[in-house]
Amino acid sequence: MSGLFSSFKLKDITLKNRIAIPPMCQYKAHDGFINDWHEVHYTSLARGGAGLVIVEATAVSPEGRITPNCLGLWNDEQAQSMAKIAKAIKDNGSVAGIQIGHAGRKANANIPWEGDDHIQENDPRYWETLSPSAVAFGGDLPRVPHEMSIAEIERVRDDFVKAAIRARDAGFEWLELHFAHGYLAQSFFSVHANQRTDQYGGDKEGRGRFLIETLDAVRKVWPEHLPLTARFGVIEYDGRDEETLSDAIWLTKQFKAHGLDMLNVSVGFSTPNASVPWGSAFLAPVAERVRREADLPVASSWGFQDPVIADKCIQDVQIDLAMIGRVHLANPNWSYQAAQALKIENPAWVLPAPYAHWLSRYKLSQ
Ligand code: 8OZ
Repeated sequence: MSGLFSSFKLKDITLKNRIAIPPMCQYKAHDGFINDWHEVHYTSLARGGAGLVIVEATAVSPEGRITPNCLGLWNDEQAQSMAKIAKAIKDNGSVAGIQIGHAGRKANANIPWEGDDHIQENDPRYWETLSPSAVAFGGDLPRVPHEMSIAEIERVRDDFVKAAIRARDAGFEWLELHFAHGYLAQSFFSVHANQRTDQYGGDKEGRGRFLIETLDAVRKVWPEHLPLTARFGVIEYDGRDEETLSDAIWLTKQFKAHGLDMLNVSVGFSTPNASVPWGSAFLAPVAERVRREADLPVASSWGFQDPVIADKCIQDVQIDLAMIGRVHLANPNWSYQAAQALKIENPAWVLPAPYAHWLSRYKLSQ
């Protein structure tokens, strides 16, 4: 029986359990560089026992950052310092993953606790945003983006490739392309954002073209023996879900044919006018459908905080990996407590040796 604490193998990488920490933006970087914050944050997450830790959305170009305080991999110096994070994650017993992306029309925003809205044009931190079409996201992000030319589309695709090479050389062993959450790639796929009439718009094939071309280009440089995955919003909760989901499953089948190893199933977040049915593990049945119809391993996130429910989603083969993020911010050692709750024999084995030693040596309950 395979539950949350069974191992999981994808390509040549074996995760010690099915708990994965999804990318969670910290908004603490300057000029795209990591600093002490990131070193402590990722070290503590890796020490907590999750099988996989994925570094937050890391921009492939300066204008691809969500905020001025997001991480980047658009130069070699950033890659050199990022190597410390990959090493820290590995040294502390987890597999080191990273997500690379471009924020598209949602870029150049203020960090969430300073407004979450677009930066004003007269601010020195202002830059122009890019999107498939000159259509604003709306809501708190009303700025009309610049419609990308073909040359700009090709340049951003190449930026993904260069960032993937840097991630590989920095020592990461799991790469996630950010094709979700209303950012650039999701915007190409989304009818809310893409009104192009050329080969990058129109039907699902046209709207999927940028994603497939980016995947193809990255696959050529990302080692064949390492997992290449994407986080992709397959549903918007905007009233046209069946159509979006069936187009997304079609595209996921193409992803598989073009060498993607796993899909991290998420929500599109392409429109502020969505009614997301937040709740415990609410996305797991959607992920299960993608898994079954596209015949590809899936991870899924959102609303995992009860280990019994996460364990059941894996046992019932709805998902292959549980992306469990926010509860780890409250308790980086959530995996240990989950192992206790699931009555795993010697639960401390999920932790590095010094922690496991003390937690298993004497009975805590006396
Ligand atoms: C969830 C919803 C919208 C955006 C990311 C900051 O994907 C996000 C995000 C997460 O990087």
